Amino acid sequence: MIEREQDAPGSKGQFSRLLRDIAVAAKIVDRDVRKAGLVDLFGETGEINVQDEEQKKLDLLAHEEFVRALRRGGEVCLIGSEEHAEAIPLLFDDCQGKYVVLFDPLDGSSNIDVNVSIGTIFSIYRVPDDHVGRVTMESALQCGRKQVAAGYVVYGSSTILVYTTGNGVNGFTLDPSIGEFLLSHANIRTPNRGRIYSINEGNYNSWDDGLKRYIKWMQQEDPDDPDRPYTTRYIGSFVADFHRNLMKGGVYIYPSNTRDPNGKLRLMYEANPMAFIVEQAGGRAETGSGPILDVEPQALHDRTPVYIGSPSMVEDAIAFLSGER
Ligand code: AHM
Ligand code: MG
Repeated sequence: MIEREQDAPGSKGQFSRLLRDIAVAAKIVDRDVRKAGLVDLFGETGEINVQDEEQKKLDLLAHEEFVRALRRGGEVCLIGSEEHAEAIPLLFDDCQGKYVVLFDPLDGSSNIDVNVSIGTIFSIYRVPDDHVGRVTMESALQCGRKQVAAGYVVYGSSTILVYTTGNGVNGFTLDPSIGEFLLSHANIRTPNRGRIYSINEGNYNSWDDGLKRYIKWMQQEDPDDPDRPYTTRYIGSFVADFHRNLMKGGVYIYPSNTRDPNGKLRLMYEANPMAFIVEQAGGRAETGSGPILDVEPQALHDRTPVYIGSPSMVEDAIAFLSGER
């Protein structure tokens, strides 16, 4: 895996080492996830995180493992995590780190205790030139188009690491017998259309009318349209829902609703990295009023509505939202 990235654009070895550190942290988290039920790692810590959610023990452990790996590696000078209110500067004397890493250490919290797939999402930026040596929270607030790499890990029936450096998307499956990620899905392309839509339909009454019409349209049979009715698949772990749809074709939606005008998913470490990956795989990622990657962030934990997946399905959704259909 590392060998493939040695010649990434502008890479001088630091970037390859950073990816290796992330892979090492993912292996450690994978080990903890696999044995969580045996060593009392399920359940809550008793703390509330910055999102006002109960922190699970594994959430916190995964956060700590990633921070430790990135701190040890020395390629990173600023970290942002879903589990930490402020960005974490890693400034020590010999730190030559050029990169900012933002991550959701363990996504799909509601599934942690019940043996359902969960994941890690990460996003990598270069520190802006004029911030070198004096990074602040603002150094992390770059729009998604500036990402130099992004990826995710699904801790599912097998563990797979999928990432892009802006040159296509590759997937690596962890071979537990040798403890290495091996290339298993080269140059992933997402289908133009699929048969799956993924949305929490329990929130139906709080959606806007365009979205309601889109979902109803997908559920209707039409003899002239063999795709309809579509199939609902919703795990409740963004990483796992996204990965399935990326491979099979489909659309994942976490919309704005009357309670949360920006939906639930976080821009910087959930939506942006997945948007970069999906675009690199030939898909689309929209907020409902433009591409996710063009959103200018205001704060580390900003939220955004998400319409992401097969390009022509995202296009359908946007047409219904805008009233065009
Ligand atoms: P988390 O990062 O706290 O786990 O929250 C994000 C998760 C996503 O993985 C998932 O798609 C979504 O929240 C599910 O939310 P809901 O239960 O409202 O459908
Ligand atoms: Mg999450």
